[in-house]
Amino acid sequence: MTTTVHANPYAWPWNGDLRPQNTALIVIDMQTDFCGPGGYVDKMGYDISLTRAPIEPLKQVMARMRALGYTVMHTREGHRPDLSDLPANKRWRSRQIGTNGVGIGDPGPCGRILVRGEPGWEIIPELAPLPGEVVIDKPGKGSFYATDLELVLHTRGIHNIILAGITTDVCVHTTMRDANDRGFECLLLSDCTAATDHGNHLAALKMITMQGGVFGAHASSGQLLMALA
Ligand code: C5J
Repeated sequence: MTTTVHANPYAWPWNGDLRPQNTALIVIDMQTDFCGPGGYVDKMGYDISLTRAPIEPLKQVMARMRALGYTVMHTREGHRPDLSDLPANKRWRSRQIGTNGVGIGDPGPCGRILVRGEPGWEIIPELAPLPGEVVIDKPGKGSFYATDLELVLHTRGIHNIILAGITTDVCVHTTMRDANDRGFECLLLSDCTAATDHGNHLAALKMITMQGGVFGAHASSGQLLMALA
């Protein structure tokens, strides 16, 4: 028997082999700094109602996938407290025009921005990892760079990755592209991801559909839940 999600631009996964044993949900960077009041995105002046929009659909997807025994994993973007893993150009750019001068590593209402151990770096309580769920700490935008994500996925026998979280055009896309290059079959959940600019979110979705699904496919959470029913 095959199971597929009615996705765009093809029924996902390509081979119809969608099972808890070979599929993981990766929830990317649902941290206060990206979607909470007083966090990094808020202090930069972006509208956090955009980056908070995935919370409710994600709660439903996480509950269903957990109940069915799928692997649920989480990532957090952040740097060591001494900032020894924060490239100087990343810090410099984070303080430029368009950011309100609020830089990574600087103090803010939620502690030092994107620094491990600070309140703003924590995953929001609504989507907190359950005990035993893997949490990947990453210093970059992609979830594979300088992490053991690939080793963990291979060890668990995961071939299919369902991507959710924020932001669609940065950390989620980078992770999807890297996963695709590593041979993973990727599905991005369109309403469980968001960007700081809605046009960028839509553009990121469109990019996925080119060339027959150049990095994989995208579908709504409803389409996934229907396939899992
Ligand atoms: C960004 C992310 N946008 N999680 N991080 O800096 O997408």
